[in-house]
Amino acid sequence: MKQTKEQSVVSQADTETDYDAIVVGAGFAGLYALHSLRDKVGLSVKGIEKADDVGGTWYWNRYPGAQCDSQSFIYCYSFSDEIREEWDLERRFPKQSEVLDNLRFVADKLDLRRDIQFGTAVTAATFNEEDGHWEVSTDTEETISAQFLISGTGGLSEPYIPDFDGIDDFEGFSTHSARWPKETVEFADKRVAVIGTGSTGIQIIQEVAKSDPEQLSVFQRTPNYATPKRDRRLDEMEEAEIRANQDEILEKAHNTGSGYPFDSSYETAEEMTMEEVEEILEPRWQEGGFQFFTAFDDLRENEETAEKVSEFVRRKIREQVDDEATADKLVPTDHYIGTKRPPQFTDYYEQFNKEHVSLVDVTEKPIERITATGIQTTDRHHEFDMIIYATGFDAVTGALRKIDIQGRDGLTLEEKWAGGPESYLGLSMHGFPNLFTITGPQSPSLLSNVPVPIEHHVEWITNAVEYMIDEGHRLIEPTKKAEKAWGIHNRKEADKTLYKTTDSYYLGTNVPDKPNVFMLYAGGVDSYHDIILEVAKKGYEGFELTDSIQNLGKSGDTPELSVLNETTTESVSSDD
Ligand code: NA7
Repeated sequence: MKQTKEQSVVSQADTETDYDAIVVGAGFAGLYALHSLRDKVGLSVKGIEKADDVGGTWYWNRYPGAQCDSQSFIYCYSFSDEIREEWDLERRFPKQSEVLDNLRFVADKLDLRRDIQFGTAVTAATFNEEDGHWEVSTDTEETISAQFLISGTGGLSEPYIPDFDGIDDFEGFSTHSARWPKETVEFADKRVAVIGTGSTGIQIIQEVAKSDPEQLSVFQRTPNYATPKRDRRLDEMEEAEIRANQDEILEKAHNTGSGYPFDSSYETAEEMTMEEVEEILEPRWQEGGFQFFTAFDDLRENEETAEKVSEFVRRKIREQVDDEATADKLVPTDHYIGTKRPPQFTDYYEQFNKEHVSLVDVTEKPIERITATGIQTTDRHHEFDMIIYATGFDAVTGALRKIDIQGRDGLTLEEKWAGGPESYLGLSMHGFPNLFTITGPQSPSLLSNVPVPIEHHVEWITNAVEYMIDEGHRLIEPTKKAEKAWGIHNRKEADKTLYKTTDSYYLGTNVPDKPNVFMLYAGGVDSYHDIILEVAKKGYEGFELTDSIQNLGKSGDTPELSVLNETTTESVSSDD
């Protein structure tokens, strides 16, 4: 339905748009944004979702064994007590179906579906410079306009499959893990290949290995440091205890660097002997979950600590694998633990002790091509009935770059991000007025328990929109200078860490021809949240707010950014 100036609560609108806001995606981010902007601010909001249901990443990643690596009581919305209280927690770590059901429950509870157009992919978004609004095109041949465009497209939603020769020749069953069919897939008596040993590959491998395949071959390029999950059903007592403390737990999670409610126990392992380190890590290994990573405060920054923790996990891997040659291949030696997203396992390593499970090291024997009946490596042909590509994602920027986004002055996102993502606060971009990116590049996002920064972003965007309405502004856009300062601050935070010492999707190295820059904010969820709140408190420092498109980009020199540290601001000035 067309919103007129009178109908719209965005009172400064001087043109007709179909909606006040369009929200792309109906996962954790999109659902909350739709609810918040519609029910809190009173905007007319249209959600657009490619899938035929809500859920986002939890809709698509329905592969066998798919499970969350965050505990159920923190992998959830915190904004509604009612939603939390009405939802039963089944397991310590929710399976994919449990997270998906929770999001379906939320969508129903908040009556969100009526404003979401499912089965529709956004293909392009163009900023109409004359009227100062966004025009969004879809694969259903529609064009919908709105004053605000909010992306909730997620950091892991654009699957990546290597461009293997002959990939379409394979005559058996093949799929990427994030495009798993809804029908049950049987593995019994099948010869199955899994390519990739990241978090997804590990979950699939341990599931397929137990499903009586004739043979399971794991194609591994880089071994990972997987740590135990130790999932279990929650009994009534445990659930009651969690319930009694959940507010506090969530409050804590929202105020740590990781978005998890865990404190580090020791500053560093630098001066410790390996025996001392083992004593500290062993109970955490037994406990399971990401608490393991909080033993030492400087794990992400100090090579000595990182090496000791890595060595502990290497030993643990060896203990689980009978065959020494296979263990050698499964033990990572080329990077430190935690420098890429650490996977969790249930019984991954012990699967390699089974007769029917084998490991193919593709660094020794690379994949040459996919054939009609299997995989040709440099040394031989492997026959398969099924090939599963657990080869990851064009992470962080992939989903947004897939949309043909054009901002002011004909600038496209593709051009803007040609050398890697640029943003202000990971939330907005110079040249792209009124576009907000929930957990966008250069925000903490995938470095954390993602529902936490999602809530921070949605609430920040909601407040910004309310502020604009109250102050009579129609457009918001960060200045070039603010964006540059944020880029420098981001690099400085990343440079303090070990993240850049290894290839990972954080750096875009997993996708050929992608710019290799660290794409996430490494300074921590808590510090990041303080910064964005401070920006808002200071009247949206670093942003231009105006009621007229003609005024955008013309405000000349903008004041120094007091919210970022001195050094960052100084280097921006001198770079200019
Ligand atoms: P990841 O963590 O990016 O893992 C992808 C895996 O696929 C990884 O082992 C890659 O090896 C492997 N890969 C990619 N390309 C190839 C080729 N060409 N040949 C062989 N192996 C290849 O993605 P996941 O889906 O496992 O996890 C993504 C997120 O989902 C995770 O972080 C959680 O948040 C849930 P590589 O390490 O690049 O050598």
